[in-house]
Amino acid sequence: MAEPFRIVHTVCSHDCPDSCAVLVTVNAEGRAVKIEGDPKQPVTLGFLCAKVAKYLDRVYSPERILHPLRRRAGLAKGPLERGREHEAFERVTWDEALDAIAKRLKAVSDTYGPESILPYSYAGTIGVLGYGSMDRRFFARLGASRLDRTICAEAGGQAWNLVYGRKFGTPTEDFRLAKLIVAWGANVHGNNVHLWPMIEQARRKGARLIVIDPYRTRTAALADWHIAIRPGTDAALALGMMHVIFREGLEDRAFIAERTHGAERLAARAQEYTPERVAAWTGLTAEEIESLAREYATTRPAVLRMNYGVQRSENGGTAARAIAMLPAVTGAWRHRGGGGQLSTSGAFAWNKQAVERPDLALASPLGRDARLVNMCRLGHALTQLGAREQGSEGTGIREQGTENSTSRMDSAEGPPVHALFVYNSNPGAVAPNQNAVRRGLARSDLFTVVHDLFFTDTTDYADFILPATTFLEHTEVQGAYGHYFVQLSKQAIEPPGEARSNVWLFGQLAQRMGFEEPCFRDTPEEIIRQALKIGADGRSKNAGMEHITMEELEERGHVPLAIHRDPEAHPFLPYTQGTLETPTGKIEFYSETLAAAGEDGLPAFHPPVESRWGEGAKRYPLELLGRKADNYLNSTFANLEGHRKMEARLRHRLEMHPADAEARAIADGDAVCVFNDRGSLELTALLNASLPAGVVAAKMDWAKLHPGGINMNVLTSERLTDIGAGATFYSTLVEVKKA
Ligand SMILES: Nc1nc2c(c(=O)[nH]1)N[C@H]1C(S)=C(S)[C@@H](COP(=O)(O)OP(=O)(O)OC[C@H]3O[C@@H](n4cnc5c(=O)[nH]c(N)nc54)[C@H](O)[C@@H]3O)O[C@H]1N2
Ligand SMILES: Nc1nc2c(c(=O)[nH]1)N[C@H]1C(S)=C(S)[C@@H](COP(=O)(O)OP(=O)(O)OC[C@H]3O[C@@H](n4cnc5c(=O)[nH]c(N)nc54)[C@H](O)[C@@H]3O)O[C@H]1N2
Ligand code: SF4
Ligand SMILES: [Mo]
Repeated sequence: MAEPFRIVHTVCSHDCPDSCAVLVTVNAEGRAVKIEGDPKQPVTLGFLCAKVAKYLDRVYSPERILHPLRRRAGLAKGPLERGREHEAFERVTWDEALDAIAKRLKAVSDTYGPESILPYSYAGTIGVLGYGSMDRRFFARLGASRLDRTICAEAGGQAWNLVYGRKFGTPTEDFRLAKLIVAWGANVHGNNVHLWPMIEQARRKGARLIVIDPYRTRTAALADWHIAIRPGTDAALALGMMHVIFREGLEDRAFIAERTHGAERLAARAQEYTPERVAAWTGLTAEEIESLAREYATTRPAVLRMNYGVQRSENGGTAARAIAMLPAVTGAWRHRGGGGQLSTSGAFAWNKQAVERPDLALASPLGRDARLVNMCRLGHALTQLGAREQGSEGTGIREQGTENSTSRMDSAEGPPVHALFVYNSNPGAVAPNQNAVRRGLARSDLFTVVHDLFFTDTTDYADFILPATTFLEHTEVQGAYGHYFVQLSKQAIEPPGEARSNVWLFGQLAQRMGFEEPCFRDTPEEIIRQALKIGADGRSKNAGMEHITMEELEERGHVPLAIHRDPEAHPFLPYTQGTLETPTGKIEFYSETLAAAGEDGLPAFHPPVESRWGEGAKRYPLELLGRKADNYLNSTFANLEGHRKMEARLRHRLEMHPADAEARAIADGDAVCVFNDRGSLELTALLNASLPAGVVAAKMDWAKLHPGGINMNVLTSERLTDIGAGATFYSTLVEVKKA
């Protein structure tokens, strides 16, 4: 007889730094009946966030897509009424769908060249296999355009790497030991929930929490000090802090001499950033800047949690770079519990070459690496690429081999996009300049395939919709960007209906295309072993994973990286030893990489074009923060009623400072129209005196759940960040009027 219940170790694969270890209880009928955090995982600590605690609502939602679907002949693409989307599609078998898709991709490739096919994916799952494995192999072998996946972390990531060479950070558990925690553009309580208990423990022992965020998040409301900085001015604040630190001799001279490069030049640059000048940009007082600098430089250990909020403005790369330098100026890295964390992802040395097989491009009809198309410029890619270029906006295409350099746009080359393959993403909701994205998606000559679990803003434009799996329904291996554990996620339940994983889908499509390389037949278990580079002795051959075996992963579910194996005896103090992977081998205050590219080697503050200092502010004087919802994950979960209820207070609201509202004769609860040259959106005004004057805020929802079928991304632009060619969601100017 079958056991009545079994408990399966899985890993939450949503795009969140915490990568929780999740225990799923499955009953004798094979149904998941309970989901909980693994108490043995040192960061998960036995609890899940409010979103995923209710995960079985998503897994067993009656709205799951269960079968492949094909758009009914002759129907135009565009927003469909929620709940009736299926009427536009007819059910087909997997064989029919795969054959038809393969045939069409072949035809597009033969007619326009393979680069006219564009994959579009991001982080619907961050598991190693689901995020990028068989799909990467498939598109490389096909010769399809390569997608430059810049929408989230490139600006900050590349900025961090310019300073430190690799993304390490203070171990999450060590935040407990800090005496000062600065959450800089980081909504810990909403987006990084498992860091919160560490901060609470530190505070019980007397630590202070400072939050630097224009918006009064729950994290900010719970802080000892909330610094409501003006959006996009963080580089000025960081330089202003350095000004005070160097002026008052609070820097760590020994650490600077031993470990860093360019300190004198940095100090000279910081001299220009007097507290008075910085106050005028940031909206703080000179005294506040001085006391922040002193408290930061004289408290030990002091740790910065910089998250990705800072880098979503035009100068976000430079801002992240300047902030990243602070713990090197004060030597905070030397103290356990001090330092900083943007992302821990650099510690996971997966064998990407084997997993993604970029070399297969040589076997494609192109015979070389395909062009790169920046995902932040999907609207442009679908409406203008291959047409004659106009204007000076750049093209969203970077030449091969420049992935890790700073952002440089090259001229458009190659064909227009004729086929779009979307998975792990909902660009109809999350991509900037949504009106352009929608015009592109609506093109009748564009062939669009979407692999997802639900009807979304993007499936409304699909020719084929294919049903995808949740993390309970497939096997995975995963790292994290907020801790140092490798984790194995086992399949807990059978997929509902005919839902299939990303790995399965692209393996099948490869067969249909006639790709004969054996790697297209790899099973998930084989790809996991390749990712870990398991050798003949059963151990991983990846740097920092040499102690990891499949057996231990199977048994415990999570295994720490070498740097984090014995934190009490050997605490990990990033960047305090050895040669770093920067050109000078040191922490670079002065970036030799930027200097070699003819750019300023030092950080400087330049106000964003779309800010109160820009030309556009004459017509659109308000700065919009188009933020994430605490109870969704980007656009994920927005379809579930329970999650929407938790968001009720702020759904479809435009938060405004009372002075800005009064100047426009707007009262709390009024219907308002938010607009700029790119689009306009109707919301309801909610007065909020904690916002800096001149700043308005709204939260992201599915477009199709908004009146008008659009969301705030009709207002955001395709302009790219200074470093990393990332998205600039938080540099958006608007005007507001009563509707
Ligand atoms: N609940 C929940 N959790 C999530 C997500 C979600 O949607 N919901 N999304 C996940 C994803 S994809 C990511 S990338 C991470 C992101 O996690 P965070 O980096 O925390 O992301 P954001 O919410 O984009 O930005 C953080 C804060 O930065 C503030 N901010 C905006 N502009 C500025 C500025 O110019 N300066 C400063 N100092 N602050 C600014 C915003 O008001 C916001 O409160 O969270 C992940 N976790
Ligand atoms: N205005 C504004 N826009 C933003 C942001 C913001 O803060 N403000 N944040 C930006 C950021 S940081 C990010 S990371 C992006 C996020 O953009 P996306 O990565 O597109 O994130 P989601 O909206 O969560 O959409 C993920 C989709 O993948 C699907 N999915 C989940 N698992 C799987 C799977 O295993 N297989 C397949 N095929 N599909 C799966 C989900 O159902 C969901 O529809 O949004 C960006 N857009
Ligand atoms: S979304 Fe983040 S906090 Fe929530 S369960 Fe997943 S990894 Fe944990
Ligand atoms: Mo993100």
